[in-house]
Amino acid sequence: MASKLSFFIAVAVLPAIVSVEATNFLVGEDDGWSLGVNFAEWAEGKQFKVGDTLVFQYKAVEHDVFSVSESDFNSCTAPVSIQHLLPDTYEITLTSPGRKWYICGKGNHCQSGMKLSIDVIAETDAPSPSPAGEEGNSAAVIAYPYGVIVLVASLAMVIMH
Ligand SMILES: [Cu+2]
Repeated sequence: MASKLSFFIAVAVLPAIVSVEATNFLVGEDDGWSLGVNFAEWAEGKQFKVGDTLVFQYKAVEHDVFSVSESDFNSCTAPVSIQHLLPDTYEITLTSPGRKWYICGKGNHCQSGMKLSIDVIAETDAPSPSPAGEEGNSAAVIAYPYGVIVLVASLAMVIMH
């Protein structure tokens, strides 16, 4: 009985701990938000979740960035009323799950590839890590001390029973 309960606790606690971590994504990495970057490629394989932040870095006189609808994304239609006043760094915290679309509104930059579309998942949708932490991973101990203590304690109970 006790061992099953302990295992359940270990499995239940880990995903909740992992979801606490928020990530800052520097869009385009060192190239920033600029022409000549394949943003679809940049986004590929990344997992964006609610609470994470997109950091767009660019020269404000050369570029801007707008969160737009899917149809405006496809047609590269930027809002006209609020252009030209954005700073060199624009941070967008992802507050809701779902598909998001961002474009540059300058010239034909969007048509030339300055457009980014991502899928944002809810925090609770984050896949739980593989249950390989039975030996007590040292990196995990640093990142998630509480969870690892619970996990190790639970596993110790499993072993002892
Ligand atoms: Cu641009």
